[in-house]
Amino acid sequence: MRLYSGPLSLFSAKTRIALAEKGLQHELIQVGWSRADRYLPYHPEVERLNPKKQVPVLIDGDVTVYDSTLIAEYLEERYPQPPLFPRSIEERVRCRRQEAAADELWFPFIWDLIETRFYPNAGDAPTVQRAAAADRGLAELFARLDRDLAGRDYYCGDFTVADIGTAVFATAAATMGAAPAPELHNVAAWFERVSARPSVATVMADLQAAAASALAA
Ligand SMILES: N[C@@H](CCC(=O)N[C@@H](CS)C(=O)NCC(=O)O)C(=O)O
Repeated sequence: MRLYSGPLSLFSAKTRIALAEKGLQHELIQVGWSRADRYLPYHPEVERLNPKKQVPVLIDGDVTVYDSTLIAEYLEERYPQPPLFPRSIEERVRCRRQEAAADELWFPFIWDLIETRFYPNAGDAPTVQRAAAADRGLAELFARLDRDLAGRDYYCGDFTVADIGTAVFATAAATMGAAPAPELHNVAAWFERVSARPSVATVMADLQAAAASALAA
């Protein structure tokens, strides 16, 4: 199995965590990336395999899958143990809803923070306003997460893809100045629990190291 990943790619991080949780050995290929040119030039294999030219791309025998959500579903079907989706239909819906929310609600705010706080940018008014709006949006999402986690260790039963996506983007938010409010006790306990998992800890540490070296360059 081979994974094309990006050293700073949050979506690749989701896939790497899923692979680690399932104990699946793979060859990890980190595509080129720079702060100035981002993913250009694209890795030729990524460009060939994914019409969106994005990582992550997983190759497993004669199967090629791209998109972190689709890869997680593929892995679950092909390698069901240990499961990363709940058993009951109701909990699976809850899990998929949050996995989608991580990509579609959380990530756009994270992207605003990446563009305004990570990439070199003038501190002009629109930039500052964009970052402030992202902070507010993430604060609302953390508050909602806190309500959703009441009485639960993980988002839907055991650790699932819902926790993976949410943990990746929550970590990125915290790193870029939008940490959850300390009074959100359910989020704090959940964050500690998911961050302590070796899969999450290892992959997020790799990402932090890549970010630090990009900033130092
Ligand atoms: N929906 C996709 C998003 C993948 C994505 O945005 N990948 C980024 C890196 S995090 C990428 O490869 N960007 C390069 C580009 O779009 O030019 C997924 O879940 O995998």
